[in-house]
Amino acid sequence: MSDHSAAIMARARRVMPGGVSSPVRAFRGVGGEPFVVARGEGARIWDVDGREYIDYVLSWGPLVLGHAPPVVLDALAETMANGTSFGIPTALEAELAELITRRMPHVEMLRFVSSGTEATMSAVRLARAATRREAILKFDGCYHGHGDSFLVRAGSGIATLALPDSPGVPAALAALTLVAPFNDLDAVRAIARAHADRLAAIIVEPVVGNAGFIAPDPAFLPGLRAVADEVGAILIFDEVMTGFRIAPGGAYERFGVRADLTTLGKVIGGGLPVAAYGGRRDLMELVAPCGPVYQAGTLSGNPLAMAAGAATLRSLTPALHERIAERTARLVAGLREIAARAELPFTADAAGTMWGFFFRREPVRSFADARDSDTECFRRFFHAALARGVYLSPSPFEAAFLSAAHGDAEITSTLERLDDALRVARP
Ligand code: KE4
Repeated sequence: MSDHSAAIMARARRVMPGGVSSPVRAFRGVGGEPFVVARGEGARIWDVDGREYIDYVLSWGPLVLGHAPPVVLDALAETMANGTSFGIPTALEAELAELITRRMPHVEMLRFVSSGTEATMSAVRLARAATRREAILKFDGCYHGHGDSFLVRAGSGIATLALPDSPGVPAALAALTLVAPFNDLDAVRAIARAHADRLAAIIVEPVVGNAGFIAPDPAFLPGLRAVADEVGAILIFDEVMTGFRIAPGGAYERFGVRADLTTLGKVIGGGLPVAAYGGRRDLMELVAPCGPVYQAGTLSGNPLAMAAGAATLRSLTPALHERIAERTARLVAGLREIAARAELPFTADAAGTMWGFFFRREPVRSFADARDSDTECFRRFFHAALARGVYLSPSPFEAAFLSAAHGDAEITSTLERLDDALRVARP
């Protein structure tokens, strides 16, 4: 770690747990100390000692246009000249909501919140109210934010830190969260049928990004739809990460499966705090002030965040999405080639503009498979890549991303640098 980073982290640790505002940033999943970032531009970031990295984390997904895109900065400058927050309706909220619902027609109506955690918490509350049931079914290794009901066998930072689940979650509440392995429809059917009269919702990342990258088997998502219909549960696609990344219209466009509720975040804020939950109109009209399901937020629909999100989505045309997705596929194909040359057990996959890899020969279809990968080799590879100016997600249980700013030159240079890093990482 650089000298300035060390000094800043020493100060930060005295006043913030781990010196970070979110656990995954602390590098506990890969060891060592995090660097402190000074600025970002396009596909690159620079630390406080001026070291440059090609960034594949992109703030954990939001920055689909890259760092500090002029179109977003211009929208922010124009908007902030009129003020930064009102707590009063603005046209910007309707504008972003229309941009989203036009691209995701299954999201007939939505409510903005300020984090993915708020979005998923609210979607589950709505599902429990609509069904008058209390249990939910989630999947091992999936992460839906830090709401109490979700901190049961969760992915992302919970998996990275190998936490057993989080203390502080009431046992009575945790007992309402049922868990099945991802891609295991038999287990889903058995659990759903055994709890048919109490199951309010099935919530899933349609492509998992929080156990590392895990794609659904072709029959899995259609199977979840059928099971939810059979037992009368609400199907929630948590697209906080996959939204506007796995396809321009999200999971419905990619897989043809229509969720009852969808949660979004990250890309729809373009780097500012925006998330949303939405879906069937009959469900969303249960939300206050239309209906009795209460949810609120001081900075929900914040004009600066709305402007950044709208500028991002307006720029993210289907053609641009396709170009980024093609480069993502090229990066993953190149990684497979160099890992094969290095004779390393390696599997990699992508969906649109999100991707991931594991040091494991067999495909990864579940969190159990992900945990079976060589995480020590991942750690060596992460640090060898970082030393060569490539910043990958600092955990084997996270996905990675691409942006419009990652051109052919960045992909070529990344593959050259990672070819060398893989040789160093070999056991
Ligand atoms: P936030 O509350 O962090 O905005 O969103 C929670 C969330 C919900 N659903 C999915 C599918 C998510 O991926 C997330 C957040 N993702 C993590 C990265 N895996 C955010 C990074 C962090 O925790 O610092």
